Amino acid sequence: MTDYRRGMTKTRQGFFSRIANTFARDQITEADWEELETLLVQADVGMATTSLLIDRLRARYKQAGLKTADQLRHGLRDELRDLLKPPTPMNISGRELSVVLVVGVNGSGKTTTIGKLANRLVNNNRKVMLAAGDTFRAAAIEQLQLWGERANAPVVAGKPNSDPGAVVYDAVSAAKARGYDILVVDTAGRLQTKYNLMEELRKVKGVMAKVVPDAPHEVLIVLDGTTGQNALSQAKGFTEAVQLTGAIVTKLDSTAKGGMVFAIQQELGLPIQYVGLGETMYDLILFDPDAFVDGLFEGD
Ligand SMILES: Nc1nc2c(ncn2[C@@H]2O[C@H](COP(=O)(O)OP(=O)(O)O)[C@@H](O)[C@H]2O)c(=O)[nH]1
Ligand SMILES: [Mg+2]
Repeated sequence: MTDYRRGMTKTRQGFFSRIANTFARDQITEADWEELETLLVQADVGMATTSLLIDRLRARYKQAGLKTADQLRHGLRDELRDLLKPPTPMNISGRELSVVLVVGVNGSGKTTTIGKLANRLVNNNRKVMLAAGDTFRAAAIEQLQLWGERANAPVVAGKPNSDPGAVVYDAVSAAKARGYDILVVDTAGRLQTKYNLMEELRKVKGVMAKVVPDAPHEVLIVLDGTTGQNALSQAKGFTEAVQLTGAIVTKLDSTAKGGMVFAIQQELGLPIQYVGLGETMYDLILFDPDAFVDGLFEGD
């Protein structure tokens, strides 16, 4: 089982060690504040969220007696922590069949995350089925089938290039008929101009509701934690097509930045439910704001 400290080694030793080091001397100068601002932006915290953080910290520096470098470092940590909210319980119980729709651009980690999530849910004694709604490539279907085997969750799939709406319709019907209580739906993530991903997602969403009127119950966006502000603008595009209910940030083990988590929470207002800290089945961890912020800094 991965833990935050181990999983976040790159981020901690990367930008956040430099961020913590801006407060190295007790005499804080204007140049130190500027340096901090630059580093936070470079760490993918984002302009808007960085400005908010700096304003709050400067106010505390002036008024609340944060004077030494050490106090400022702790102040920064507190302010970062205050930007984050704990995950909300997912809306996947209390009914016959709950449907979770997973969206995001190609390569963000959707299929892998679905495998990890299925494993978690099955270990919690849930009856889980998966739907291979990304029908573009045979390899994408096979990848989900492999994860289904690992996690002990059957996969409903169609032929490559078949209509994703038809696959999802079959999957929701099968899950309902066979008494499964959670169906997790994988989707395509292509952003080519000629092909309209958002239109397809709207269709997939509409098809579910024909079988289970209030489905989907959760719409999770998977965001690659190494892609920074780009991922944030992508997420805004998805918000317009399907109503997102939560986010999962992947690959936090392979970035030296890691600040995107703050920008997502602040600028999208979505609960971050899980984070991905590696490629194995056990590397999807419930988002924990305290452990996450602790993972960014050396020492206590
Ligand atoms: N290091 C790391 N790699 C990940 C993580 N999540 C996914 N990946 C990798 O990212 C790549 C793309 O994942 P995939 O699930 O196929 O993305 P999809 O196109 O959105 O379905 C694969 O090589 C995964 O192993 C993670 O949390 N950490
Ligand atoms: Mg995929």
